[in-house]
Amino acid sequence: MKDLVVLGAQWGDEGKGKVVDLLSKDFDVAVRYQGGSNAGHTVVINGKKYALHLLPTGVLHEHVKIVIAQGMVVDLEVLLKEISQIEAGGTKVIDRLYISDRVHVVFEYHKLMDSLLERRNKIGTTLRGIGPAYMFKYGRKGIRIGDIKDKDRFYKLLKENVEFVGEICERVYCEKHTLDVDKIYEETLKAYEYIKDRVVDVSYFLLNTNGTVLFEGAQGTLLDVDMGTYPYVTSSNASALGLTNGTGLPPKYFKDCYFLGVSKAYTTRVGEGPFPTELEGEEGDRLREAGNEFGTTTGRPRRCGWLDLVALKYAVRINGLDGLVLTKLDVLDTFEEVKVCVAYELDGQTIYDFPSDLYTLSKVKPVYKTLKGWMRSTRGIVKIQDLPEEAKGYVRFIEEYVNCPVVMLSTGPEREAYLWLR
Ligand code: 2SA
Ligand code: MG
Repeated sequence: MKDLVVLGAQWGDEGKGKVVDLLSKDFDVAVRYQGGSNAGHTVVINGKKYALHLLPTGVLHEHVKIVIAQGMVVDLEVLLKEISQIEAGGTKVIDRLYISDRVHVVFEYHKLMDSLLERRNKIGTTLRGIGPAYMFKYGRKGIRIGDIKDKDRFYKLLKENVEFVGEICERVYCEKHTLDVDKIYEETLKAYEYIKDRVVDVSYFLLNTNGTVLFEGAQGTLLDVDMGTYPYVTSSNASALGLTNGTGLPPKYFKDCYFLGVSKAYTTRVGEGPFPTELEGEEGDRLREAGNEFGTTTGRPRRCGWLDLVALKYAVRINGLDGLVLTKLDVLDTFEEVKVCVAYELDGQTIYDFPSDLYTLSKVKPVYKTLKGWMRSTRGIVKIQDLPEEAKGYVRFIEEYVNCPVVMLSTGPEREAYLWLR
């Protein structure tokens, strides 16, 4: 069996969690390699709900080694909580966890900065400190897990950062924030004690471990800091581009992997930024209600719209997707007509490629192809022959347009509600 990469093909929340939960039991190693606790999904096992933010979903299968690779930014408090939550449910975690020594730590001051920055320029972030943690990383001020073991140096770095943020608060925002270096230091050391034996060189570990690996992307392609709808993106490479810098593995490593993209049968987005197929008013509300579109991490209502095939085709191209999973097909069950966006229009010109600039993207009008709805429940269908013809036609239209096979359909939130098409 090949290694597998599972990526969000839209703006996050595509249902990657369910897909990975289904597939990860067949792998030996599960890896997260970008983002941090801005990711979130809920997995229900034996009636018990688990909210995952930092650990790969594979953690719920006890034989899977789980890896937090270098491209992530980690809030140690969240990590420890997550581990204890799962261990309380009877699944051992710590002994099969591997954390990269190069992972950057998210501190309280990053979260403070996240909220300050949001006040100036609203991106609609999750306020988990993600952007500032990457700012510090690329500004060469970050603190990596590997820096904690030298306690004196760690204290010095922390103090510098706390003072720096304090200065920004005072000078730029004219506010005083009391960040307590000693408290942050003590708490971080305490958390570090718990995980320190699990800190390794992940790049080396992955190259030298036997077995198959599942790489689990967080957020989605259109939130990728380079390829997404910049600046309305997250601060990491959420597309396939993040694999190499996020793991420390050579690009060559990935040439034999299978790349699976996950997309909803329609589109959603949380936070600000352009969204060409967004439906405002009643139609949007109808999708939101039917799909229960409220964020896992923040509870925010998601913006909803028809499936944007221009964007999906772009995701197929830049990720080199081998297959797609289409989720939440059942949400469209009651629509008489189902639309898909097949091009954009701007100033009398037709655009077929996803634009890189915000200016164009925020002005384009979607060109729709209208397909007949199936007006029958597909909820929980597990056999191809039980799918309505119109639903099959919908799927066929998508795969032909984006030139990538839809290999799996998810037909409801339940773990067993899915079917393989190939
Ligand atoms: P941030 O907090 O700096 O990453 O926010 C920047 C933008 O990125 C958006 N964002 C997200 N949008 C959708 N889903 C997200 N996470 C998923 C979740 C996890 C997943 O369920 O919470 O699907 O893997 C996510 N994370 C960040 C955010 O809304 C801002 O627009
Ligand atoms: Mg989610």
